[in-house]
This record gives sequence, structure tokens and C-alpha cells, in this order.
Amino acid sequence: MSPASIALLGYLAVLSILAHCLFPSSAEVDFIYNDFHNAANLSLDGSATVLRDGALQLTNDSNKIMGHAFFDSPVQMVRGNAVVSFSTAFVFDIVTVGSGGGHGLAFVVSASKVLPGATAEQYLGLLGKNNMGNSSNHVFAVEFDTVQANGLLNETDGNHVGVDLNSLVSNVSEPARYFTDDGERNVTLESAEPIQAWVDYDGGAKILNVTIAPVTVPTRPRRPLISHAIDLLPIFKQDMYVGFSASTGKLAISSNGTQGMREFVAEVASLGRMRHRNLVELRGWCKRGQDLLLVYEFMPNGSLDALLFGRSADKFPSPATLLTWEQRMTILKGVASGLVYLHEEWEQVVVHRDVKASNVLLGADMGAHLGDFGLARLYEHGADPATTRIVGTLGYMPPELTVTGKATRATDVFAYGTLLLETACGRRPIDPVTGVNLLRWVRDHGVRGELVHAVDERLAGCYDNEAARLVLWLGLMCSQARPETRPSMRQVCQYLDGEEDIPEEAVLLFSDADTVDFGSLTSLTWSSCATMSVGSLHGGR
Ligand SMILES: *[C@@H]1O[C@H](CO)[C@@H](O)[C@H](O)[C@H]1NC(C)=O
Ligand SMILES: *[C@@H]1O[C@H](CO)[C@@H](O)[C@H](O)[C@H]1NC(C)=O
Ligand SMILES: *[C@@H]1O[C@H](CO)[C@@H](O)[C@H](O)[C@H]1NC(C)=O
Ligand SMILES: *[C@@H]1O[C@H](CO)[C@@H](O)[C@H](O)[C@H]1NC(C)=O
Ligand SMILES: *[C@@H]1O[C@H](CO)[C@@H](O)[C@H](O)[C@H]1NC(C)=O
Ligand SMILES: *[C@@H]1O[C@H](CO)[C@@H](O)[C@H](O)[C@H]1NC(C)=O
Ligand SMILES: *[C@@H]1O[C@H](CO)[C@@H](O)[C@H](O)[C@H]1NC(C)=O
Ligand SMILES: *[C@@H]1O[C@H](CO)[C@@H](O)[C@H](O)[C@H]1NC(C)=O
Ligand SMILES: CC(=O)N[C@H]1CO[C@H](CO)[C@@H](O)[C@@H]1O
Repeated sequence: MSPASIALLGYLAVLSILAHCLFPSSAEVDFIYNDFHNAANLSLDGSATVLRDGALQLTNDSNKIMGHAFFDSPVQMVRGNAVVSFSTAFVFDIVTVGSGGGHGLAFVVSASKVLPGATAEQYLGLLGKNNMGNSSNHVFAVEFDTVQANGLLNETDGNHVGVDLNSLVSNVSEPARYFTDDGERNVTLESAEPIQAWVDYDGGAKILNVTIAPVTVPTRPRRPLISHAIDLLPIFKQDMYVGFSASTGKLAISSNGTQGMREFVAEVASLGRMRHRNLVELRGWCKRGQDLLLVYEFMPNGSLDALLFGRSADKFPSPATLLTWEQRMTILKGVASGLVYLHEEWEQVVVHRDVKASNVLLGADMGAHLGDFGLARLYEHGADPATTRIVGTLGYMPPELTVTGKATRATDVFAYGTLLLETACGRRPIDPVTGVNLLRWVRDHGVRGELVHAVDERLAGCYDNEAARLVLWLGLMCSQARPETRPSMRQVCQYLDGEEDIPEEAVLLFSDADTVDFGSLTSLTWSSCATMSVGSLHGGR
């Protein structure tokens, strides 16, 4: 006897910001909240709770319960003698657990955060038998209802979207579906598939539009499901509260639903919440079949790869830019700090899996921003298994990855080591013309005791010797064959900042094989390790 649990997955999280990019609205009020993580801004009651992944869960799988979530601050909805235009978008899913189902949820604009007389089941936690239709309710709702209540509430069928004015007898109601250029498609609200909803009100024309579509539909349907003349002036007071309400109550036969898609959306929403000055901000996304389109913040100065080596074959050819030693140090420290955030400071460990110069993007101030993080995790959540592969780029992949196929923080450290060498030397990890392997090349310089001779010749000696030795030595430390011998990204930061001295009597272990061909390696023998040591080396500042 356990009905549905209803969750809103990041109301206006990344997904709906994209919707705003694609469909700029003329609304005077946009309800934009990045996610529900800051529960401090929400008044929750009943069974409502904010989950760890930032989703707002309004009910759980208990029968006949209700939950409400209202944003704390009221919104001025009436100006002069007119209702303001408003617009919102959110993603929800209705997951049926066990042997129950229903009832549904509603987007609510109400004069009060407390809804006296509200009951569960078909009343969606909004109203009750005793106050239905009372004009002093001042409640406007768009309901997503999974049950037809015995014809009592003028509902079209058991899977519908309706507009409620002070009453749950819907003013307008339509079976849940969306329109395409060549017809219409049904939407099953209770399918556990995330569904996006848009509610737009034109205060001047007094027209309310409601549109829904599964999040897998790449663009918002042009034609709304409901487009109806509605005067909200008698309903609205000047200040109104915006939120959601849901209830459970139907007993029905149910199925498990597609947990995978829900996890996928939660994962993208979680990536969208990541904020660090050395990470590119994810602004939006959409899923088109198996393709994932990600919208990132714009980085005016392009990638580190293009700056170091220039672009010729590209649509936008550009010559290499001579980055100064100081600029390179700032970029390298920035990337390291971004990786510490992913590895240790975010709410869960995120392994980047594809650290490389072309994923390091430069902002207007030449600050480094790491892009494309977390993609591999997304692929684990819901992409075609055929596209799931070892993510990584030749020259940046440590030997153990090709053996175990398992990316760890230490595989990121290895790739970062390559980035250190590449940036300091101004040479690609594997030279496209000569095939020279950069790691081996730098190592040979080290063995000959002339590490700093490996520094980019284009700098013509304009660099700090100690700092250059530190960067190259650290690059080698990170590129060691055994993952457990590499430093952590936090240690890397401490070495680069001079907060900690690099081990003076270090012996570095490399597998000979890994300097030859990263790609075709199938097994490793530690006995063939080359060893190397550097007598004394101090961290430069
Ligand atoms: C959430 O609360 C914080 C602190 O109370 C406040 O600064 C912020 O503006 C609020 N955000 C919204 C969307 O209300
Ligand atoms: C569901 O929510 C109700 C009301 O808040 C609570 O009493 C009950 O313990 C919850 N059930 C579960 C399984 O969390
Ligand atoms: C409507 O609600 C108000 C406030 O709760 C109450 O005073 C009034 O009696 C109600 N009207 C009817 C017709 O029930
Ligand atoms: C819908 O609302 C309008 C006012 O906006 C009202 O005139 C009309 O009677 C309502 N229709 C129904 C079926 O409730
Ligand atoms: C039910 O809704 C339809 C339109 O959706 C409307 O024409 C009709 O008047 C409504 N009936 C009641 C009893 O509100
Ligand atoms: C959509 O659902 C309605 C019933 O709600 C049904 O009559 C119709 O055939 C369905 N259309 C498609 C394309 O499945
Ligand atoms: C509502 O939909 C109609 C029909 O597509 C459109 O002409 C109108 O601009 C829309 N209004 C709003 C506020 O979205
Ligand atoms: C529901 O999921 C559970 C575990 O995830 C599984 O054991 C069970 O067979 C599933 N039931 C149905 C009806 O798919
Ligand atoms: C090195 C480089 O390309 N710097 C540019 C970074 O972007 C700013 C703003 O677009 C330019 O002013 C710099 O010249």
C-alpha cells in the first residue's frame, strides 16, 4: 500500500536555464533558482524534504500524505491594477514505488504559505472539501494529476494537466501530451521519466500557457498544451508565495520506473551546481537521443592547447601565442586547484578522466578553467553502453588505465603530470611528427642532470630556474608508473605554492613500456622499471 513519491529534480536547475537561453521570455518575473540545495530559502512542511542530490522530494511512498515547499520570500504579483507577466520552468518526476500510485503534484501561487483545510489524495495538498471554490482561498495552481477522481473534479482522464483557480475543479484540463510539427505524443506523468514543465502568463493579454514534454525532447514544443484566457486578478493578492504541493493516495498496480534516467538528470544537475574559479561553468544541457549537448560559459581566450601550439587545420586558424613563464605557472596552479576541488572538496569524488591541454580553457584574465569534467560519470548514468569506453587521450593515460580500465584520482594526477611537462616544455606529449615521447625526453634530460634544458626554447631563458626545475620534477613525479607513488593533487598544489618542499632524495619509478606505446600496452612488468634520482631539489616560490 505504498503510493508514489514525487520529486522535483532541480527546479530551474541547469536544464531550465538552457530553456531560458533558447526561449527568452518577455516575462516581468522569472522564478529562477539554481537548485533546491539551499533549503534555507524554502519553507517545507509535511513529507517534503530536500535530497542529497539537490532534488526536492515532496512525498515519499507512504499512503495519503502531503508535502509543501514554498520559497520564503513573497513575489509582488500585482502592480497597479494588473497581474505581472511571469514565467517558470521546472523538471519533475513521479516515481511509483511498491504497489501504489498517484496522486500528483501542483505548481502553486498562493497568498499564504500555509494551506489550511488542505487534504491529501485528489486535493493534492492544496485545498479540502470544506474550502473548495471559496474565493478567499487566493490559490492558483497548475496540477499534474495522475488520477481521475470519479468525475467529481471535471478531470479529463487519469493522466492530465489542469489549471485550478481557488478550486480543484479545473478551469481547464487536458490529457498529458505535447504537440510536435506532425502531431502529438502522449506523456505518462507517472512513468518516472523526468518531465519538464513550463508555465507562462502574459499579464497584459491575460493568457496562461502550460507546456510539458519529457526532458529527452530536445526543444520546447512550439505549441503549448494549454493556452487559455484566464484573469488572475481576482485570485492574486499583491504579494504571493510560489511553491509546490503534492499528495499521495491512490492504490494501484505499479511498476518500478526508469531509475536510470532519474539518476542521469540528478547527475547533470549536480555538475551544474559545481562552482569553482578554475572550472568552466556548465550553463545548460539537453539530451538529443544518445547525444548530450552541454552549454558552457564562454572562454574568450581559447584553450591552452591552441595557445601553446596554435591551430592550423581548424576552421579558425590561429598562431601559437608565446605564454610567459608566469602565465604558465598561473595556469598550472589554477588547473591543480580545480582538480583538488573535484577530487576532495566537492560533495562527492569526481575523477575528471580527460585532463589535457585542450580541456584547459582561458578566461578573459587568462585564468585557467578546466572543462569537460564529470562527463564519464554522465555516460555511466544512462548513455548507450556502446558509447561507454575508456575515456582519455593518448599520451595522458597512465599504464594502469589500459590494464584495469578503471579511472581513479591517480589517473588524473598522471594526466596532470603530462600537462606540467607539456606546458613547461612547449612540446606535445607525443610529437605528431617525430613521435618523440615527452615523458621519456624530459626523463633523459633529468638523468643527464640538465632538467631545465627541457624548458620551452621559445622562452629564451626568461624563466625562474628553480621554479622550472620544480615543475619538471613534479611532472615526472606525477608520471610515475605506479599510481600509489604519485602525489595527490593537494600535495601538488602545496609543492607548486612552495608550502611544502619536494622530497629531496626521491627515486622515481617508470615502466619502460609506458614510454614506448601507451595504447597497445596490455600488461606491465614492474621489473623493467627504470629508476632515477635527483640529489637535492627545493620547492621554488
Ligand atoms: C536565499 O537565501 C539567501 C540567504 O538568506 C539569500 O541571500 C538569497 O537571495 C536567497 N535566494 C533566493 C532565491 O531567495
Ligand atoms: C514519509 O513521510 C511521512 C510524513 O512526513 C513520515 O511519517 C514517514 O515516516 C515517511 N516514510 C518514509 C519511508 O520515509
Ligand atoms: C470562505 O473562507 C473564509 C475564510 O476561511 C470563511 O470565512 C468563509 O465562511 C468561507 N466561505 C464559504 C462559503 O465557505
Ligand atoms: C474559468 O475561469 C474564468 C475566469 O477566469 C471563469 O469565468 C470561468 O467560469 C471558469 N470556468 C470554469 C469551468 O471554471
Ligand atoms: C469542465 O471543463 C470544461 C472545459 O474543460 C468546461 O467546459 C465545463 O464547463 C467544466 N465543467 C464544470 C462542472 O466545471
Ligand atoms: C494517447 O492517449 C489517449 C488516451 O488518453 C489515446 O486515446 C490515444 O490513442 C493515445 N495516443 C497515442 C499516440 O498513443
Ligand atoms: C502562449 O501561446 C500562444 C500560442 O502559441 C502564443 O501566441 C503566446 O505568445 C504564448 N504566450 C506566452 C505568455 O507564452
Ligand atoms: C523492481 O526493482 C527491483 C530491484 O531494483 C527488482 O528486484 C524487481 O524485480 C523490480 N520489479 C519489477 C516489477 O520490475
Ligand atoms: C593572450 C590572449 O589572447 N589574451 C586575450 C585574452 O582575452 C582578452 C579579452 O578578450 C584579450 O584582451 C586578451 O588579449
